[in-house]
Amino acid sequence: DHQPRNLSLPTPGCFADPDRSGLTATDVFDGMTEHLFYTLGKLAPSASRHDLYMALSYAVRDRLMTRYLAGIEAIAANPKRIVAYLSAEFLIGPQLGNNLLMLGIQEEAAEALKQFGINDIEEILDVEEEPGLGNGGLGRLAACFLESLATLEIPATGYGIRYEFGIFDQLIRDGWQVEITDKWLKAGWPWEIPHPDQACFVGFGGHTESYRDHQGAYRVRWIPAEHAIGVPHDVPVLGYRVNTCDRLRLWRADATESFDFYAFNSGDYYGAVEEKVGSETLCKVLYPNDGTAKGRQLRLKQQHFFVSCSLQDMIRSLDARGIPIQEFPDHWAVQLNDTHPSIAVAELMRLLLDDKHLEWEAAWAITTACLSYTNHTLLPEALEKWGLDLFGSLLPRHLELIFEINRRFLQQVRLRHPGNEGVLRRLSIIDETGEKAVRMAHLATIASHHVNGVAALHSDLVKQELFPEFANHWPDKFTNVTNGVTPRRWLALANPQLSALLNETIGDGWVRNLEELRQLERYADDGGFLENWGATKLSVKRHLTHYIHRHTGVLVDPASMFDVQVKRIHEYKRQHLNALQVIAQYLRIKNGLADGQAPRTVIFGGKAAPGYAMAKLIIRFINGIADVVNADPDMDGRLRVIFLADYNVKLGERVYPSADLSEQISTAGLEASGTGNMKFMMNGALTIGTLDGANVEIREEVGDDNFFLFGRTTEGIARLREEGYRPWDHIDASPELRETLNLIEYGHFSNGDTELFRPLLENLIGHDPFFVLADFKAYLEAQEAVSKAWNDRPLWNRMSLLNTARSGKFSSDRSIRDYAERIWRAETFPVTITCQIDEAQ
Ligand code: B1N
Repeated sequence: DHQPRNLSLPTPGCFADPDRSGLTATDVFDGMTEHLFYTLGKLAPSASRHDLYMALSYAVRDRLMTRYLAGIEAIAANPKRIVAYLSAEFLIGPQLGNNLLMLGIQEEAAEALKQFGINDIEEILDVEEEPGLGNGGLGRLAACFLESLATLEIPATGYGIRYEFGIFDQLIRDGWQVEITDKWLKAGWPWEIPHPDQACFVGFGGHTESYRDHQGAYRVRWIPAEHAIGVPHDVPVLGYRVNTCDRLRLWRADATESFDFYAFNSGDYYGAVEEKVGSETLCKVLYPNDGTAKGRQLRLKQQHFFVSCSLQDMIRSLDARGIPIQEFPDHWAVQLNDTHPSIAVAELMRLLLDDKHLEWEAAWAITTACLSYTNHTLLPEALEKWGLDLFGSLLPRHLELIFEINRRFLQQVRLRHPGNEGVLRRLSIIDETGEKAVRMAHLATIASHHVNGVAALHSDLVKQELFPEFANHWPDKFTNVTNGVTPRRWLALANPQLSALLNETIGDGWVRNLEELRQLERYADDGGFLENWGATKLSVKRHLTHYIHRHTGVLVDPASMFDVQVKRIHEYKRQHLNALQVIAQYLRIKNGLADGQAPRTVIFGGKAAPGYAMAKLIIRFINGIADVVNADPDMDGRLRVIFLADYNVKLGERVYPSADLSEQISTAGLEASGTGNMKFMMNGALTIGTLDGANVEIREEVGDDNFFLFGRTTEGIARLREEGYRPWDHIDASPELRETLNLIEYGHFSNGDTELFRPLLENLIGHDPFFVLADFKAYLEAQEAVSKAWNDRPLWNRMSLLNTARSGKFSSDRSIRDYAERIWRAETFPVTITCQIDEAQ
């Protein structure tokens, strides 16, 4: 019987309280006991922490199923536009704690655990292995967006790849980064629901053929040389205390046949198994490069694999409901998270032309009505390009389609700019300078109804610098949607102490409507409240202090200023500028020139791409400085340097709440947005930063007086570049900078080894591509202003409070509303769930 069923599913204690899941601590305990016994095969007395984690997770997962299924059935019964967020990365972080928060059963779970002898729920939450299915900001943004979509009750599916190994785990050995395979699935991961019945086929390689169909129309078909099967694994994405449960649908690649039976029969056993291994490498590992496009064939294969599965899945959902394919854009708004899924342009065209037999114009109308593209970077090395040979051998049909899309587009351009070969060359999808290549950003831009940048400054630069001629051609296509982060994970979950203070003071409405934090401003001049604010911050910092001690052996003073820079290690982010500043502070203390210098704990964290030698050397450099500073008695109570290994979502949840100062010091014009900057601000950290990315808007919101600005602007950097930048001018002009560089050169931070940091010094003194030395002096001055503010604690607390109070704009709810209204035209769709208890009444 396939009729839609009444959704009064027999969930224990179902929804007696609509704001929560209706679970009592006893329900949670019973659920855990059942799963320990039946799912895990354990008796309570012998259960390990991991067993308890699994049992609690399964018990919670059971309670998601009603919502998960209700959403799917509701959409089937009453079609609404669904957002399909296509992303090669989703950095979702630990799930258990978040789902407890979303359901409102944190206390019940903690109570239940006590009956298993666990008095601190953190002990169990800590066991969870986080899925590191992303590199950094871009992947984490996708996760925040899915959560906001669910909380705003907008139907959505995130589509991505179920990498078997996510971003590597980072160890620090002798100061160097060491990469370890991330085996996140090894102990079992309870948050996914595989759906092998919904598997899809994806082709690779081969050739194309033309033929005439029954009506005599000219058609093309692609005969791939090999296939993979995509099996969807759904991760439920709960909204905050609503019935909506969106989903993250991750594709895992399987071989088409476990054995090639012909080869098996002919005795080539190993050859037959090799084929299987081949397609299972597809989803093995995430490419660990944040912000570089140095792709290999496997990366393009991964991209095509998940995009093809996802588009087939969307079309199938229409077919299943008898909806004509022409209506695809009414049912799906497809967002491309950077160009990583931009093969979708050609793949959707292929599916519509070759499978659905639409004509070109109809297919193109559908494609351009549903696709939109977000650009996340201007860095030339991050703009994806694929050589024609590689592309054509892997996706021959797609290359034909791209040529035809390009031909038609360039015809239009020619009409507007007759005889202007330069414009044609710059707008063409095919880059003909050097080895011919497909420019994926051009493909995505041409086929999308909207192209957005991720912060106001960045979106302006996309128009002015990256795509001036496209912007001129389509002025209304280009727009801005400033990034945001979810206040549920990054404030309510990560910072329970500050959240409690907020709830007491202004109520808990801020969790869904972050603008309500403005009400805090009323307390900005309330001395007693400010003291309380500072005391709360201090008590939060004690947790990180313990973590630092456990993991590095260094005792830091929680009363010192926690000055934090956590993000991927990249020269444009300028962790080395921060490191130079630390050396300058060290020298001032050594030279007795540090009067009024605030005691600081400077904390770094972040991974370097394994092939990025300079980034790895910067990690070594920071650790070299830490060794010297932390061992020097003159630094006691004044300066500590910490490098936290393996920075990830979980560690972020510890770090942001504890930070006093947020370091956002990228070279102006190069950080598209940044999102860590927003997490710090929400948690009451002050920012020292350049006019870059979303820093510009953070400063606008919080006010100039509550932000430590320094450094050259985007235009200033451009001017310096044009004039011919000479790093030496800055060394000549600053004895302090010279002394700082000399100390490094003489091996002070490398046990006398004068070779170790030579490449770093040569880089800075030689050409300094990220203008570190040009901004050094201004940075030091801004740091002095920071010290001064810190020493006036009521002032600092006031600024801290105002940062939290004015962070409302940076909720991802605001970003999602913006996308939904202006780009996706997607509406809220509350799901009602009938309860047995309600019915009984
Ligand atoms: O995307 C974030 C922004 O907040 C950051 O400023 C931006 O740097 C980041 C290739 C990227 N841009 N490009 C990438 C990631 C992986 C990869 O393979 C590029 N990441 C960003 C969110 O908008």
